[in-house]
Amino acid sequence: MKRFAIISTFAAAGALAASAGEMVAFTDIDANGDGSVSESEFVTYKTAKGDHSAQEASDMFLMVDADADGSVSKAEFAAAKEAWKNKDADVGADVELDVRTDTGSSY
Ligand SMILES: [Ca+2]
Ligand SMILES: [Ca+2]
Repeated sequence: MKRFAIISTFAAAGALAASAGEMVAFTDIDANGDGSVSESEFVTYKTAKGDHSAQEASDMFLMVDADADGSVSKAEFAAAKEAWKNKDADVGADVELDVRTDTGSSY
């Protein structure tokens, strides 16, 4: 119970900063501590806060798992984190642009 409370507190505090790519440590996601993040560990972590569906988390995992071996290494995680941090605004702009392009013809 004590552990759950600590995790909940962390999740609540982290939820605010999570979107900025901050405060997410590899060891937080690597639940069994074997040095790599499996898809189920990743999905569990991402869905625990309730701000991502399992499908979204799964899609994210595939993006983070750069060499597609089914697990995310520390290096892959670090690279993805950097990419997200740097591209955060760009990704949003791309999505917006796509939506406009897609719906543009129907207006
Ligand atoms: Ca693991
Ligand atoms: Ca990998």
